Amino acid sequence: MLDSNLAETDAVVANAIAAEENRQENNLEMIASENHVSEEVLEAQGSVLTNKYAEGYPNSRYYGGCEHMDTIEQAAIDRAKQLYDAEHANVQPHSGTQANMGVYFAVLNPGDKILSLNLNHGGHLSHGHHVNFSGQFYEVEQYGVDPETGYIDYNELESVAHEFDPDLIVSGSSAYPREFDFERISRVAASVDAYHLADIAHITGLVAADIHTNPVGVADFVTGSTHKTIRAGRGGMILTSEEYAETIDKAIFPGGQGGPLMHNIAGKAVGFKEALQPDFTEYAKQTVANAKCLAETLQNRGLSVVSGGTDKHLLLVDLRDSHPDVTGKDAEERLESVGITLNKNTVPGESRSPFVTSGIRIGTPAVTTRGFTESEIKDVANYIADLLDNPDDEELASNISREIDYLTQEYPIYE
Ligand code: DSN
Repeated sequence: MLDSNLAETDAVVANAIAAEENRQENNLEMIASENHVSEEVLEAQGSVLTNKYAEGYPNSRYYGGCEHMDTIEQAAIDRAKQLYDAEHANVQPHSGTQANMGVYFAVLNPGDKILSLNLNHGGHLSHGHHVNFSGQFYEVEQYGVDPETGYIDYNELESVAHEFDPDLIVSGSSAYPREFDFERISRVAASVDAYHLADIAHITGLVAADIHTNPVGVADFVTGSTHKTIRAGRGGMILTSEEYAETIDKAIFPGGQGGPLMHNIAGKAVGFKEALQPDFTEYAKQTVANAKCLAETLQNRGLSVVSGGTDKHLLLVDLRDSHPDVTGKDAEERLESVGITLNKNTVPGESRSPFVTSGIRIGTPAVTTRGFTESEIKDVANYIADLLDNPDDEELASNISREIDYLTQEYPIYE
C-alpha cells in the first residue's frame, strides 16, 4: 500500500490536487489570509506525523511513542517564544478560531461579556458573531470605526466599555487595514477590570518581523493563525505569560481539543524557523510596501480605500462611491475570471448581505512570496481598476488574462 501512487489509486483526489496546484501557480492569490508555504513546510505537513496521537504536552503525554513528537512540539514552542518574545506559547490550536476558543474557555464562563470589533468594520466571526459559538455562549457588544476616517473610534470603544462592563475585550480583525492601539485597549480593559485578548491572526508575520507593534506583554493573551503572513504550517497558537500558562494549556487540552495535529505542528516549527531568518524581515517589509502601493494606485484610479490606505498587508476597497452598481460579489467573480483571486467583503456601513457586499478585500502576502514588488503590483492595480471600469469589455478581459499569465510564468511559486 505504501508504495502505491495516489494518481493510480484515487484519481478523483489526485486530479483535484493537481488542478489546485495548477490554479495556485497560474492565478494571483490576493486573498489577504492566504500565502504559499515553502516546500519544507509542505514536506513536514505531508509526513507520517499525521499517524501519531500525542495527547498532552512535551514530556507529559497520555500515549507511548511520543519522544519524536516532543522534539517537534518543543521546537515549535521555543521558536514561537523567540519570535514573539513570549513567556509561554501553546502551538496546539487547530486554527485561529480554536485559539480564541481556548482563551474564552480559560477565563470566561458562559454568559460572560465580550466587547469586540464589529464584523462589518473588519472584525471576525469568532469575536462574538451570533452565528458562531462565541456569540452563542457569551453576551457580546461591539465597537466600530469612525465613519469619516475609517479608523477605530477609541473614544466610542472606551465609552461602550464603561457602559457594558465587559469581562474581556478583543482587539484584532480580519479586514481592518490599520494598526490597533494595543496599549490604549489594555488601559481601557484595566479600567473596567476586563482581560485583553489581542487576536493577531492576520499579522503574525508582520509582528514576527518587528514591523508591526507586538501586543505580547501588553495584552493578557495573544492569539494567531500560523499560515497567513507568517507562512508556517496551518493552524493557530496562543501566546501568554507564565501566569496564565497552565490555565491556557488546560483549556486547549483536555478542555477544547483532543489529539494535537502533529503534522501541522511540525509545519509550524519549520515555518517559524524560516521566519527567524533575516530574509523573512525583508519579505514582511515588501508585503506591506506592496499593499501600500496597491492602495495608492487604486486611489489614483478613483477607487475608495477604507481609511485612505493601509498599515499592513491588506486593504479594503469600498465600491459604493466609484462603482455603485458593482457589488463585491460581481467584482470578485469578474476578477477571478482573469486570474486574480480575492474576496468580496462587507464594508463599514454595509447595507448588502455578506453574500453580496459592497467591497473587496485585497492582500499582498502570497504575491509577495512569489516575488512581486511595487512594479508588478502597480500593473495588477491597474488591471483591477480597468476591469472594474469596463466589466463587460471581453477584449480587455482577455488582454488582462494574458498579462496575468506572463506574470505567473515569470514568478513561479514551486519549481
Ligand atoms: N478566513 C480568515 C480570513 O480570511 O480572514 C479568517 O478566519
